Amino acid sequence: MSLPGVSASGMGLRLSQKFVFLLFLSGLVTLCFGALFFLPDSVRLKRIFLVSRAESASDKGTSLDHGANSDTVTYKKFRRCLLKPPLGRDNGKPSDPKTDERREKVKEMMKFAWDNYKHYAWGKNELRPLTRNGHIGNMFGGLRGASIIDSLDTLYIMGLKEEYNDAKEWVQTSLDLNSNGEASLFEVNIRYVGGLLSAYYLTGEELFKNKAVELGEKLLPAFNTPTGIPRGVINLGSGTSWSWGWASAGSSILAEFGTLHLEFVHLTQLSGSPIYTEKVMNIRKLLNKIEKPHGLYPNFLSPVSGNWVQHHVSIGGLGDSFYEYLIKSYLMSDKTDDDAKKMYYGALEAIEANLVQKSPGGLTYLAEWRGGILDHKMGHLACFSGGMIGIGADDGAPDKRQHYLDLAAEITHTCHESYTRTATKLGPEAFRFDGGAEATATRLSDRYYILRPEVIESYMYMWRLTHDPKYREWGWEAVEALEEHCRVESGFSGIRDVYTMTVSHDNMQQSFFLSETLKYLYLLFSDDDLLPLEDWVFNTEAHPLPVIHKHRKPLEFCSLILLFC
Ligand code: DMJ
Repeated sequence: MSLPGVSASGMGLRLSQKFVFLLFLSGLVTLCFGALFFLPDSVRLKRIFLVSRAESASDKGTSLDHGANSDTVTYKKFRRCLLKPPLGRDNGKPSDPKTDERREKVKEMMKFAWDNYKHYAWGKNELRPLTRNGHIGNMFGGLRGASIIDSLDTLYIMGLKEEYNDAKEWVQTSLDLNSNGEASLFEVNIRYVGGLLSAYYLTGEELFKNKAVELGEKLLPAFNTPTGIPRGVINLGSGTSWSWGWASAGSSILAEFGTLHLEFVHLTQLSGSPIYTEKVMNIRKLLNKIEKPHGLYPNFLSPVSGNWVQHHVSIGGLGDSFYEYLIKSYLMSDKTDDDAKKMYYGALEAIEANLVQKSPGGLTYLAEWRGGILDHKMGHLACFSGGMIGIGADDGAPDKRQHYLDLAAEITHTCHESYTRTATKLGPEAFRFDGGAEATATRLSDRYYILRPEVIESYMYMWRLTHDPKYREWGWEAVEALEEHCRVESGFSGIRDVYTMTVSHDNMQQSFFLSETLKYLYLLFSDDDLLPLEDWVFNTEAHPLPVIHKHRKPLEFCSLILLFC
């Protein structure tokens, strides 16, 4: 039965009323959806609804993505969990023409370094640019192609398609992991495992993931020690491991066993095997528990007794990336790894109390500590700490945040001074603050520069954090100096003495020049949306690894490992 004026549809509305109602409803939905675009990126609702947009923009953004054809559920889910497209809106192209020109110059340098490596040293570990041949060395246990693996992600983000495809093909056809030599656990991890992981996360090519996991497995026997602290050298074939002959009383090195965490957590993510995370968490546990002199972490530890072997502390060589991996573990865990956070800020407090010094000329520097006695020397390697302290500033205690940012800027300034006080405008391997020296090398043996990235790395982070144009200017000074003194006819070479204009070349194009120095320069002259720091942390060889976002959509777990359960 129907009542007068009421339709038989049961809704009690006439057709015209329904039409108006629908029109109103669709208008409301459009309005709400449109409003999402005006919300800040951090608003969760926006992330949930606009996720597919970020993805498709990112897929379009990379013209190399014909390679990213892995349609596995895992990879797609991972991409959905990123907050932003990895390569930004326009591959990070800056709108300012001068900056763009500088970025193009860096890309040209990469192509030049790569082309010469390809021409004269293809498949070897590094290029010898003067003698025009390849170098193999004994750091990678018979593994080859270090420059190829270290370059994959740099070529990819620079849009050097042909070169990237050549590199990928080499990995497919020629990367042989069945070598039987003695390798540095640390170097193989940061360059090979790190390089392959990044290549996978950027492109979705299963090949890179499979190789990374296969290699990761070969590193595991190094952890078979009474404490689980790995030894520094491993035979990749037999799995036998031992300590470096030069390391104090068979000890393991802090910067080596402390620089595995990021890669190993991702190996667990991708393989589904918890063993990798277990191994590095065990190192973490021991370091957390052990007594630390003045809160400091000495550089040598016995893998047998689990005790410190010597009280030498340094934020440069032997110690450096251990501190870096603490703060980056926290950031990579989507800020959930509270132990890493506590250890990092604890270590930083001890560093400030014991190592941070001010020179008579007002330069802030990090001295080294030998059982309570200060050595007023700072290594080029320690210059990464400007960037590290910068990226950690925001998560420090509220009353310390500005202080940490200032400290980061002061250290970066000192490292820049170590460059400007030389004839070549490139920095020495180590500089001193004693005997009248201020940020200059006093020993002949400290005057070399081997294309290292650390100073430029800090410029890049400080630029992203402050947008102070001086960091881009300082980066450009380095480009000009590299071009003038390190570029030779067939590649780039390190130099033996930064204090003389009649340079003597060391005949080595280090693989970290391609993975780090040129990548950080390129990022410095790019927009911040190229590999945004909300989504990526760089391992110590500058290979970007994704932050493991805990949740993205309701009921969706962004931690890949959960997909295997
Ligand atoms: C790189 O292999 C890494 O940055 C490592 O952590 C320290 N040294 C070189 C570059 O100088």
